Amino acid sequence: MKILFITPAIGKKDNEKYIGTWKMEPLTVATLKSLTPKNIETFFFDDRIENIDYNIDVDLVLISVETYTAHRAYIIADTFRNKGKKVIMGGYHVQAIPDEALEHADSVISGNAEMIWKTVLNDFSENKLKQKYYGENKFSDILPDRSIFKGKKYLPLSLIETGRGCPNNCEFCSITTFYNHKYTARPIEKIIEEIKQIKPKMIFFVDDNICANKEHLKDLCRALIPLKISWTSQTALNVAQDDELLDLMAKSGCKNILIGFESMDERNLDQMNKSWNYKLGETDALIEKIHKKGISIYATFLFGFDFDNPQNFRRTIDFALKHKFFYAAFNHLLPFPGTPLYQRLKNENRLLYDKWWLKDDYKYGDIPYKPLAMPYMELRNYCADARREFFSVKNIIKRGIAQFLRNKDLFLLMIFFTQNFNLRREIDEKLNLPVGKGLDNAVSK
Ligand code: B12
Ligand code: SF4
Repeated sequence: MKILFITPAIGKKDNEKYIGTWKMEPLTVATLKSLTPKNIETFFFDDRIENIDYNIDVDLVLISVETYTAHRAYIIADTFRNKGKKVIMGGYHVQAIPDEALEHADSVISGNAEMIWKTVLNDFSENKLKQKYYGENKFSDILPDRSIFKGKKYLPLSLIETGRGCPNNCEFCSITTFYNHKYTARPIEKIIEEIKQIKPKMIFFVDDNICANKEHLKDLCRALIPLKISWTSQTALNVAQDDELLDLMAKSGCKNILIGFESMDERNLDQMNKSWNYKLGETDALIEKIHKKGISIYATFLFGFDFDNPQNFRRTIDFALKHKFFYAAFNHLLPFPGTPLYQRLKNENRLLYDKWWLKDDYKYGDIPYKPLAMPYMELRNYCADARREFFSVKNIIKRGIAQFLRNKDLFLLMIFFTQNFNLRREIDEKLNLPVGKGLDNAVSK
């Protein structure tokens, strides 16, 4: 049997260049490859970095689908199905709306692959493929197989999981919806075994909240210290409340941490079910504690809640510049299907179109719902302007100097300047990416 994995890109047309800072190794594909029996021949096209050969000789095509890549994934799937190939889809978008994906696939998988993948392959080989499968969440003992990336050029960052899901209930979050508000820790021996196997320069622990279980994170840090690695991950500001934890993170090589601040306005935090964020204590002091440990911060903010107005943008940019964050994201709220936010906006009759990800002319930066406190075009432009100000040359230099004084690390400073200038350049590139049907002629068959 021959199978083909595909990672679709957002808004890409054949032969086009793609957003550089998004070209990370797709851990999803390495995970699926490791679960696939060795007697099955595997191929992989990463749409973000190469053209897809639609005439490749394979029996089965497997596509991982996120909401932003759904439309492109469907075009790719339809092209293969027109050539008589079977297509199976999985991923966040597929779990949220399996019936939409089934219009373009022979079979869809909700949940995780680990417990169900062999059954699906067996059913396929016996010509008994079902339309829908559900895979329970359980980490595999088998490590992801990165040999599938051979010959492809990715950013020099190794993606590794330390756990899945999050116990919190932020209204907009796809992850907590996907994992039903539960967190599952991965056994620490397996994480260490994986790190020893790949000997990475820099690790991105891809958990959405690496501090979902503090004791697990502390044990992980203790196990990482002897390995002398550098790592980055994502969490909430509560990491700074625990001195022992912060100390262990720094000693184990944590260089940078993404923190979802989301909003400066407590009413917005209440609305998104994240009021615990402002109840943590003095935000400025907690940030200082993290910086003092030599850990820099990638601060993320979300706009478009009911109390967001131009003053909130000003307050947020000033806050981000005052703390001289390593990076910052000024994103607009997006109602991903399956989330409570999507349901609320739908109930309030505020979605501009139900399936915004398929809508003609829908582009990456567009707002697909009616915000309350400002018109949607204004919201879009304010987000773009906030990025332009934060990533202005003057501000990059100021933040770079602060970054160097923080931990005197020349390697990190080099990453800082390279990536900040890349992100600056990509502000407008991303804004013009077509997500919806504007893509329809994107495939050269
Ligand atoms: C790393 C990461 C990135 C990286 C690159 C991703 C990459 N190429 O691998 C970067 C930083 C570039 C990135 C960017 C973005 N990301 Co991102 N990213 C992630 C993150 C943190 C980890 C992905 C990962 O490796 N997971 C580990 C693998 C093993 O798990 P998995 O993908 O879930 O796969 C399992 C199952 O889902 C299933 N499965 C998945 N696909 C398939 C397919 C088949 C056929 C089968 C059988 C099974 C199967 O089996 C797997 C094993 O169990 C996820 C959150 C998360 N923790 O997963 C967000 C996430 C995927 N990103 C998300 C978003 C929104 C984005 C951006 C749009 C953000 C933005 N506003 O710019 C961009 C889009 C970039 C793009 N698509 O090109 C959302 C997607 C939500 C949605 N509904 O689609 C997520 C879920 C984060 C969130 N909290 O909401 N991202
Ligand atoms: S804390 Fe982060 S990962 Fe957890 S539910 Fe909120 S946004 Fe999602």
